[in-house]
Order: sequence, then C-alpha cells, then structure tokens
Amino acid sequence: IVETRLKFLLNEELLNGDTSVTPRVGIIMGSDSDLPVMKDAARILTMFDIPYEVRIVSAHRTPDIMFSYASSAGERGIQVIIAGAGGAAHLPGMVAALTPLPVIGVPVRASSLDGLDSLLSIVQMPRGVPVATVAINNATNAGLLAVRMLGVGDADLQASMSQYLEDTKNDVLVKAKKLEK
Ligand code: RP5
Repeated sequence: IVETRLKFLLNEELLNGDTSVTPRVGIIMGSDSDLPVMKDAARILTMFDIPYEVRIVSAHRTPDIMFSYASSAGERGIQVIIAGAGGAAHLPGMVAALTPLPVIGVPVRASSLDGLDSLLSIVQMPRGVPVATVAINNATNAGLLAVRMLGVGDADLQASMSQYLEDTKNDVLVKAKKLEK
C-alpha cells in the first residue's frame, strides 16, 4: 500500500462520500459524536480503494431510517455494513436483523462505563443474528475485516491485504531496530 494513497479526510468529506461510484461498504453510526472513532474504518477502505458511504443512523432516535437503510442496503450494492454505536448500542444488532449482509459492530466508548456497555451490547447477540464485533473504538479493525470479507474470491484484494501485513511487520522491525541502537 503506497503511503500517498492515504488521504486525510475531513469529517464533511467523509459524510458526503464519493457519489460517482456505488459504495460497497456502508459505514453507519448512531451519532456524529462517533465519527472521530469511525473515520478509522473509512481511512482503511480508502487505502484499499474500496468505495464506501458514511451515514448517521440511530437505532433509538431514527428507527425508521435505520429500518429503511438496513433493508435496502443489499439492493443498492452494499456488501458489508460497519456499524458503530455507544452506550446501549443496539444499532449493529438491529441492522443485522434487517439484512442478510455481514455486519461488523464497533463498540464506541461513549459513556461513563468506558465502552464496556457498548461492547457487551454488541458482542452478546442472541443466537441466530450474528454481529462480528471488534474491540472498543477499533474501527481500524472493522475496516480491515471488511476488506478481508470482500477479498474472498478476489486475488488482487488478498494480495493487497498480504502487503498490508508485510508493511505492518516491517514497521515493527524498524521500531525494534531503533530501540537496539
Ligand atoms: C449512541 O449514543 C451513539 O452511538 C453515541 O455513541 C452515543 C452518544 O450519542 P450523542 O449523545 O453524542 O449524540 O446512540
């Protein structure tokens, strides 16, 4: 992955998205206050050249919008949904109940319980409706998992992921070498 492909994305650019291409990943979140965490998923998808859209969709405040978003996502070309929420974080589970697409949940640290409330709300889905849950505030891993899902049957995307892993390893080796000096 070439460093120059990394763009720093302003919040507004993120929310507007690139309307010229059909998004393959939907990044949704319960509030704009989740955006500082959730933009890490967008950063990863940008690195891998995967089109995405970003939307504020609240399970509690805009349940009708959540319903229409989740139930129409597949027919609009979305292949994976990344859903972030904090507190009593129902969004990922509710969305997973409304679509056959894979849903990745990001527990956002939003309350005095340090994100444990969000984590348990998202990870403890009852049998039958899975949400692939990443660590608290770890939207980077949500983006990477979405890339891996889209990479099934896509050799080029898998090669890019292997390169990413190689780059990650080299980063560690460089830092370890510096410490030795
Ligand atoms: C959740 O409530 C959102 O996902 C957010 O993490 C949390 C707080 O929302 P705001 O009060 O900041 O809008 O629904």
